[in-house]
Amino acid sequence: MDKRILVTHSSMPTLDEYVEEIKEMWETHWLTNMGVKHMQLEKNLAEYLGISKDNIALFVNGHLALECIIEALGLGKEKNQRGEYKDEVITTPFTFASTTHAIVRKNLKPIFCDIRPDNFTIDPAKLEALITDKTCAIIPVHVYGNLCDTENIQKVADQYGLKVIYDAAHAFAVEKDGKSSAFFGDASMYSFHATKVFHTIEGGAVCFKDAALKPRLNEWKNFGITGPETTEFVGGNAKMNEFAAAMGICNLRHLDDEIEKRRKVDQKYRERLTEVSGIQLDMPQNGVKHNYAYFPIIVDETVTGCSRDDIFDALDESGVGARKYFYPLTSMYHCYEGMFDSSKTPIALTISKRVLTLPIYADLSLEDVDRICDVVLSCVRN
Ligand code: T4K
Repeated sequence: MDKRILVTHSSMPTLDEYVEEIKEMWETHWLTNMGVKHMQLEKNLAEYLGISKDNIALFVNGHLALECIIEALGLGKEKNQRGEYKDEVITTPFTFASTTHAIVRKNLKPIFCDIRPDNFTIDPAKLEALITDKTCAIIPVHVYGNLCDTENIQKVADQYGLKVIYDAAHAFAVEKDGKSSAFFGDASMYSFHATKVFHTIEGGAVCFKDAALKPRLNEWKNFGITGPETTEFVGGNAKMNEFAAAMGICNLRHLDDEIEKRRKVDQKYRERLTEVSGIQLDMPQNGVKHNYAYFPIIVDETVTGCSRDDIFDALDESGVGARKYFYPLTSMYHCYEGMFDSSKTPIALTISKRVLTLPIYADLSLEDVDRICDVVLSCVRN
């Protein structure tokens, strides 16, 4: 192939559009700390998601947004009847480092639940067996923008009085029955990293059910400062700056067009790779408007005769940078050595060894998709 194709390629507005958006900063010299652009983006995003601007807060990145909502919801602060802190959080190991690290960095204990083999999200049927009198919350992930079984997760959470925070890093603009993913659980975290369908270079947001959380979240991301002479708690610094917000304002204007272009790439992949023995694609979900954030394939070597790694290497040699999102499981990371038993999440373990995410982005040409599929199919057929 002529140029190297990477797993994704950030969408950008034209330079003129971005320059127009940032121009006034050369007059105001207001660059960060919840300025005009920050406020404008927050409002635009709330409108896009169909929520009130009292139920969304922007952050410097998705990871700190997740840490912040974990704190704001008070996870790990309550005690059980035996006087012990309820510090266990049920989550998935089939995710990016951020989800597990956020839990651990907030002094909570991840309890790993297995995933569903069809869409790789947490399996609600396996939650109950993991609940103890120390469980305080569930943090599932809408992996690749596939929505979790939010109904059954909520049922379990309600029965045991648990909070639910969705890691929705991949799920911005995903809707179920016409309603945005921002409505599920107590809160959802979105990542607006440069690699995401919608981005602000670096950035993130939390959408939350209880509007009373908003002042607390805003204070937390600004050192816990609550007034000109008062700092009430030990917050951090996680504010989105004005240049990032301006990029978001521009990108949001083009988001629906970008998603439509991604849909065509997704469709082309499906035309070529559906019904190839030994290659599993994730199934479109009923009633879900997808954002086509990722295109994962699951390679069953016992059928294809070639492994996920063989395909990865063949693509690499042909100038295609596919990625093994998510391998290894977070429970297997070096920094967690000896702490977790990955054999307790056998489906996640198998999927992580077999998964490969192929390049997908708005400007990926259908000819390039064809060439990527040719490489995949040549491995399978040899
Ligand atoms: N939860 C989940 C489930 C997540 O997936 C993530 C982030 C988070 C939480 C945390 O959200 P943030 O705090 O990041 O907002 C990338 C991203 O850095 C990371 O945001 C993302 N998940 C993860 C799945 O992917 P890497 O280490 O794979 O990134 P990198 O630098 O290898 O980039 C991947 C490809 O993207 C490159 O091959 C080319 C392209 N790219 C990259 C950059 C940096 C661009 O086109 N433009 C760019 O600016 O983690």
